[in-house]
Amino acid sequence: MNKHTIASIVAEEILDSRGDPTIRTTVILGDGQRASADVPAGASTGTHEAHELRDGEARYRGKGVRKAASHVKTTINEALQGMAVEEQAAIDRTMVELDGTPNRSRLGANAILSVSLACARAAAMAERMPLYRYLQQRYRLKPPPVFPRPMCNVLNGGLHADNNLSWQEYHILAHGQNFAEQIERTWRVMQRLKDLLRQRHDRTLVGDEGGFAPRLKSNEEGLKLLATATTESELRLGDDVEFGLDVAADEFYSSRSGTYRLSPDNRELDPKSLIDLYEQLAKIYPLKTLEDGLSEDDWENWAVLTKRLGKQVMIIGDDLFVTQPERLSQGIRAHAANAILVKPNQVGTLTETMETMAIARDDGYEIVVSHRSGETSDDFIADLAVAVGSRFLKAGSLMRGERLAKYNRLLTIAAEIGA
Ligand code: 2PG
Ligand code: MG
Repeated sequence: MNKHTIASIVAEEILDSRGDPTIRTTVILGDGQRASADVPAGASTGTHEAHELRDGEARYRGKGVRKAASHVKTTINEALQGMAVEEQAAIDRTMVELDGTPNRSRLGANAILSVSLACARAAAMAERMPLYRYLQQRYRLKPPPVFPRPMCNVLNGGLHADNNLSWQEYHILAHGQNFAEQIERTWRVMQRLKDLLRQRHDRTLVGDEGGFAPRLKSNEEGLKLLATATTESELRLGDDVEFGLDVAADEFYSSRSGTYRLSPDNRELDPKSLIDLYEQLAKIYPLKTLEDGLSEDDWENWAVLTKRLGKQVMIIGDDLFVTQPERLSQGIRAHAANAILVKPNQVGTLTETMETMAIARDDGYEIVVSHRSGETSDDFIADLAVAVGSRFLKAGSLMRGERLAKYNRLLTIAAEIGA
């Protein structure tokens, strides 16, 4: 590979899909080529995530990111100027050392990640390679045997919608000959779901990730609706379409009582009873994935959950692992899960994201690359998912431009490589 030097790095405050400020960073190379990256933001964030730096001033109710953008333009820019943009590990290490805190709180993980991703994109551009192929080459990844399947969030609840559901995400996981067919099947189920909601005079308004946000009688009713929408779309439950849940358990967990309060079910469950409920649901519905089924520090009950359901269901740790190598290693030792959700902004650099995924692969964990609930049209994660052979790409519903940017990028890559 030829080396291309970083001439300068600039950044500005832009707005994400919730209308909140976030950072866009542009890396300019010595020969004038330039590449940008935008950073997403979570709503149901894990306690152990890397720190997202916000201004805390009156503008944008404290959510401004001018300080983070200024760190990019000054401190980071000065340190990285003249480095070869292909030296991703050295670039990321330099930023982590400059920051000097355990959770990136000085420069901000949002500032650091924007530079990290923009550098990778600039390097791919300089090498005249699609980003996924560049990443495969840089990290010596074998062309993976799987192409990501869409993990489409068609019902939104929890912190992502103003309805009454405790559970945050209900996913359609369609099988199909190829990615395009999986998308078409997902779309079919989603449209049928919309018809069903209309017939019941329910709302067809959507939540933060583009999924419908109806008011239901129970959390399980969401799965029932998905099942009806599937069979009425002439698709078979299990064989053609599986379901996934991200319950985001921390959002309905009370650390004081150690229990989970389910709305609108009006039930309060201890961890064992909640696991019983999941087990029951997995018997009735084709449940393929269960994300953040329990609270983020309850390693012991995670292990119980995995023991009881792990053969049949992908038990995915999101807030549990926060894409961090140490948390994942701890989870592996505790047999806490069998899959990991990967969100680069939970850890802060591409290098560490890759490190976490290497650990996951070595230990036979499934990988699911994911968006955040606050997104932009940046489609980096689509290329990342292809490069590492992620089992699924979780990017929200098949609605709203910032979600479709990712699925559309996968459609393009699939067409390019015949997946
Ligand atoms: C999640 C994500 C993305 P957020 O919990 O998996 O769907 O939500 O970005 O709000 O953390
Ligand atoms: Mg999650």
